Amino acid sequence: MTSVDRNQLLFDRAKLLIPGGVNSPVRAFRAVGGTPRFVQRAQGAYFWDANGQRYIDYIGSWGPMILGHGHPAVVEAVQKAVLEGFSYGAPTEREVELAEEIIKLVPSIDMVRLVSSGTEAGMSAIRLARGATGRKKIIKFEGCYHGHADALLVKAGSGLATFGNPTSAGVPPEVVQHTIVLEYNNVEQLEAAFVEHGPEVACLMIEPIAGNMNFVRASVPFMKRCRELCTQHGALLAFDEVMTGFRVALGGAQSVYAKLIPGFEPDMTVMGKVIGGGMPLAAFGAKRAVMEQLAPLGGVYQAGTLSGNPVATACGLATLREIQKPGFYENLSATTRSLVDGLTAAAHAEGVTMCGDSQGGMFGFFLFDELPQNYAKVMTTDGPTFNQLFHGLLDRGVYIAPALYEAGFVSAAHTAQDIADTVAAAREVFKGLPR
Ligand code: KE4
Repeated sequence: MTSVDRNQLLFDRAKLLIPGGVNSPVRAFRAVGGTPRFVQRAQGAYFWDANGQRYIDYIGSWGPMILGHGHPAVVEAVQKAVLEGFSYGAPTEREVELAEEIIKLVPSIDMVRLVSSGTEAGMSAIRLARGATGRKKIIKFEGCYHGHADALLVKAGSGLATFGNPTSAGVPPEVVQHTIVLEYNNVEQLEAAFVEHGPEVACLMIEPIAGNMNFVRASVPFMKRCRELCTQHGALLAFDEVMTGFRVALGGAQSVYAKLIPGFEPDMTVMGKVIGGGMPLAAFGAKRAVMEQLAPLGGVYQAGTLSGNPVATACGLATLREIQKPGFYENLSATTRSLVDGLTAAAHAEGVTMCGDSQGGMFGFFLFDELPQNYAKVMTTDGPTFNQLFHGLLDRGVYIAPALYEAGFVSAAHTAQDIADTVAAAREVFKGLPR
């Protein structure tokens, strides 16, 4: 470590110019304390900070970097694309190719619209669901994050199936009055909400594996009832697969649930992260009858200057082609599972209570003896202990999410040695944790 901490110098400069010194709040380390690492460059499973310190990266831009940083095929595709032009504001063949790939890999959708962020995709999907059904109400679940569109910045009210309260200043109560917030995995609340509001519900939006409360799976009975009740009441079941799409499996979380619930599929899918390969690109899709409600065909307006950007689509296409190669998910799943198993075994060897779970290249672990099923439980995690674990790993060159409610991500570039080094570092940290 150099005597001058360039991360701190940069953070001090940034804080004068950018709120909190960051362009997205979680990057500020406010939940864990300390100085954010300013990334100079990244390659494969690693990045190097402003002091030249190397870290094994388990964030990977919060999911997009499934191949690892700087995959040669992706770099080549982007270099070629930029030489052809950065942006046209006109249709391109590559948008058609990317739409074909997405629709091929996500059989529940007939059509797709490309946008520039997961927030934009989720916001547009909600508007489309309301326009297509002529209904106002939406159901979401506490602990699920679908981007920062006003109608989705709500937390559960008190009591059963009450309407949400804004989680953000600047969101008037009127804007969230049609948003019902329920407890994840709570079938009783779900049933009650549909009894009371079923005919008014435009859509139910859910993270099928909730990465915004670390790693919580929707139980099969719960997911089955989401599907049945949406069908019964004519509401659209919208899967927010911005994080899980192409991350937990080639077909996303919906392909995992289709194996557990015969014939299961959502009505709408929101995607992002992996499909852009690290460039600003997201998407939402549904059956043709729903998607054709969108402008310029239908009355639901949605637009974007950089939607389907030619450089971003080149990056996304190259990424989607690589993840379709034989054995990609088998290898990625095995590496990720070896991380979770290694960490929990090391924790238990040091008398630390820990459990974990993973699906494909996404993982989570908890300082509990059993996996939590909802947000309220996740948030009972002992913060100071997590923060000690976070900084202990960081000091040893291992970069996990700087918040206990965030998932982790493994790339195809992470090696068995990286996992072994991570587990060894964690074991040292576990020795110092409170029992
Ligand atoms: P963006 O607008 O950040 O591209 O996507 C919003 C979004 C929508 N849906 C899900 C399931 C998501 O996880 C996200 C964004 N995820 C966060 C990580 N929890 C991005 C990191 C950040 O906010 O800086």
